[in-house]
Amino acid sequence: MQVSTMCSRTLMLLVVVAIASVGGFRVTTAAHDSPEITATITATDFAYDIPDTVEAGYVTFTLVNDGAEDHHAQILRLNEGTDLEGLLQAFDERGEAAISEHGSFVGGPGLTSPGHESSSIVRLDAGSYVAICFVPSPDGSLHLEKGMVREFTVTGEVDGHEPEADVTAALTDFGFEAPSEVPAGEQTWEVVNGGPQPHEIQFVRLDEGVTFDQFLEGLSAQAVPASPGAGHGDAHGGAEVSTPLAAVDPPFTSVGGVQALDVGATGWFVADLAPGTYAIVCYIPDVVSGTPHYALGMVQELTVTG
Ligand SMILES: [Cu+2]
Repeated sequence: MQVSTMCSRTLMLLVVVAIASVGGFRVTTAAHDSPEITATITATDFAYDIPDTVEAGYVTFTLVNDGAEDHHAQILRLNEGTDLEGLLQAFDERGEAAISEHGSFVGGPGLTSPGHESSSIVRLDAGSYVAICFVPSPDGSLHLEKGMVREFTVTGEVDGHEPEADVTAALTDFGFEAPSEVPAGEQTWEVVNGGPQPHEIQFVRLDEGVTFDQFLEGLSAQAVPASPGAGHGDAHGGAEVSTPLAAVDPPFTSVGGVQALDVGATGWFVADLAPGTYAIVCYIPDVVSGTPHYALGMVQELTVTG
């Protein structure tokens, strides 16, 4: 697995604020030294609409879920000499484990409920990439198996600095180093995977009146009954299948996050959180036992104050 090396943070941020007077109204625009690159990914059941080419840099992906099931967009940087066809062939032959051998997990917009959208910033260097949806349908098959994978190309050179973070969080085996309370509104979370396994951070807003403990009960009720050391494949009948979220009771809304990051990689969640009770969760299965990381401690309450 390829480890991304991140440039040290550029502390000098030149902000030029231009104030112009237009027709009696004051219009304020801010510009800084790095171009803002955005790309929209529209998810349906079961396909992505995504630009064929994206400029290198710190790219803000907005995932718009126009489908009836939860979706995410895992961004995978393909290894040199690998293409989508080769990746799918390896997946057909050896399942999910083959995917990480063909590329690097660099993040991407997290789980997003139908009718919602979420944004995540990914550092993209020039190369070939794919967006993949690993979410399982109620029939047990992954969206990837229903065709939800799309290749795109990144061209040019990274120009600019890392996004400015309002909140920082670290992912570890197995837990989050993250605040337990944040104010409502727009904020950028910088998320670093300290490893040694790939991890993600998913933000879940609990419905009014639902407690974090009830959410945990719902999670454990449908957690895979795997014991540590059960051996790869035993817990899932050979497939590394993510948890079917739709089955979790009580109800909640998936509002995004940062998809799987390889060890040492950084991703950014562009949050716009309404006040309420949230959970942050990692659903990725343990590489040995198949036990979801949340069952090993990667789930935490987050209060968003109004
Ligand atoms: Cu994890």
